[in-house]
Amino acid sequence: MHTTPPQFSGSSESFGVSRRGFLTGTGSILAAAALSGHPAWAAGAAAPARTAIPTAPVENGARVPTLVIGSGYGGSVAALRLAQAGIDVHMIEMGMAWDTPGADGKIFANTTRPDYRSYWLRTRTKAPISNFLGFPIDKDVPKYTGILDAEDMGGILVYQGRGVGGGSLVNGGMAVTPRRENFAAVLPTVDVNEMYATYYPRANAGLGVATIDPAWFETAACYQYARVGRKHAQRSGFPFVFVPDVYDWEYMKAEAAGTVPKSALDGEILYGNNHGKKSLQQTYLARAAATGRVAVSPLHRVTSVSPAAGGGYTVAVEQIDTAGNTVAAKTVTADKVFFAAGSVGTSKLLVRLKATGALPGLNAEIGKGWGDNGNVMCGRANHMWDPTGKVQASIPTAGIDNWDAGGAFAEVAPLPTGIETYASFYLSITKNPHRAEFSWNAAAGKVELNWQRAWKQASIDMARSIFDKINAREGTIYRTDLFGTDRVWGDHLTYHPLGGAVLGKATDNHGRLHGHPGLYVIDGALIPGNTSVNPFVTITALAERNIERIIAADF
Ligand code: FAE
Repeated sequence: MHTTPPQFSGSSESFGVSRRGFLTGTGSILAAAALSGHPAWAAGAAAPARTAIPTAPVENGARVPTLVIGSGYGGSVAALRLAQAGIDVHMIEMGMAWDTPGADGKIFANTTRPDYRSYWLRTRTKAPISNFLGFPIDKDVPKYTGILDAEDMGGILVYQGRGVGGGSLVNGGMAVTPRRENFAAVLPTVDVNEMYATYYPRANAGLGVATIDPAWFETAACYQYARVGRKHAQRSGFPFVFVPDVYDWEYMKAEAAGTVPKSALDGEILYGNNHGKKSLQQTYLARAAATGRVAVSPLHRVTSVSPAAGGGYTVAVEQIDTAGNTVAAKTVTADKVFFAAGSVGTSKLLVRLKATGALPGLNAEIGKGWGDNGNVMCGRANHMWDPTGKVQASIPTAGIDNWDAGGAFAEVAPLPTGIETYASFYLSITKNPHRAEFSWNAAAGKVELNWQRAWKQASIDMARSIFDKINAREGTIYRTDLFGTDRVWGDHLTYHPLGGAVLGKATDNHGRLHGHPGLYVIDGALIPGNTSVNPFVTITALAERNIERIIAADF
């Protein structure tokens, strides 16, 4: 296993789902043992251990020194570093704790068998791939505070993780450090040398990032799809690169050897990984829990933040049940508040609080600079002599880099259906130039986003700079059965919402919101719409940079 993550120009995740040919599940006893971190049967391949943050629903009227809204990457970095500095932290998280197995002995549902745990307050699944072989694959599920939110923002469907750990619960774990020149172009006010000397290494270490053993990659049946992707890319002259991940590669080897319960090799992704993946629960949040200074209120949603009479901020919080009903309304006073509700969550709160006068000092940059990280998906139909494999690891590990020549990096993604599909599947991250803005619709009483689906054409053109060429060289065609009938491009969604409270514009150069001392943004809302690669390492590294300065100067 290689522990020094190299820099790449891009990467990705995986979202394959199918109603057919499902892989078998794992036993509940084994699953529970693996989650405890001590699987006796798997010498050298223990599943990553997790230490739960104490769940302590905040009391009405409480006063806390620091309140963090949301428990994804930005929120977890803030909580850990504040706690290590001796400051007590309370995290408010609208999703569930995800620390208790269901009746099947597993905490998380399988991608191929979505159930009540899979979606945030929906009665029907909304899988990124809506069709397979012409058949719609979505199905009815009970309404529940499940793990994946497919939030309809008008012109775009925004996928987000819900629960203690935020997006780390559902994502592919692709952990990519962008090229220096790309980072410098995205955030020109940040000292690049400092980022690459200190904060990216700190983030990579904290997240447990590593790269697949290249020798194992060459022989593993579960990465045949990636090797086919490489062959096709290289025959068309495109650079092909490995992409680091937070998945425990030794654990995946043990999955392939059949000595531990399967996770990546059972198609788990999107609705949580029961083993193998190091989400924030196993990394930053486990370390935060160990300080004894951090508590979390799951199933609590922040609805308002406003200046308190005696100093600090009054935070209005709704406690909800698993059907999404409000069961209690609480008010908490906090000396300092960190907005870490994700790009969409933080932007929606700040835009509403500014428009309704709760935080009148916020500036005119609030809500601006939002982008989709140029996400677009497609599939290709291979020839019968190019099978991509029945069992595909759900963790992508490589991609095609055409960022310089065509503005796209394409992850070779799995389609873990359990059957041979002869398909190659890709998520491209592209240099889409469009930026949208959140605004308050007073009549409707909600925040809206003015993204337009037509803007994805720029991303499609950039992705085509790769796949038109490969199809021409291989004599293959695009698949048209994955995103509807007769539709090539998955251009209706993003997994990578970024922006809405951009660093150096809505905030100062370290995330302090203008006009209200003691309020901070520390999540993906700070990044103006694109990172050129998958975003969570950059979100983490920027949070590490900002919190260090904030603790030194403001506490
Ligand atoms: P995030 O992780 O979204 O955390 C925000 C948290 O705040 C969530 O837990 C919310 O439930 C909570 N929240 C929101 N509003 C409220 C409120 N009002 N009150 C209380 N709590 C609230 O934010 N990125 C990569 O780099 N590599 C990948 O492989 C990758 N794959 C992905 C796959 C999927 C399916 C998805 C959805 C995303 C993927 N991403 C990936 C994106 C990545 O997970 C995302 O950029 C980060 O999670 C964003 O981190 P933040 O800290 O900004």
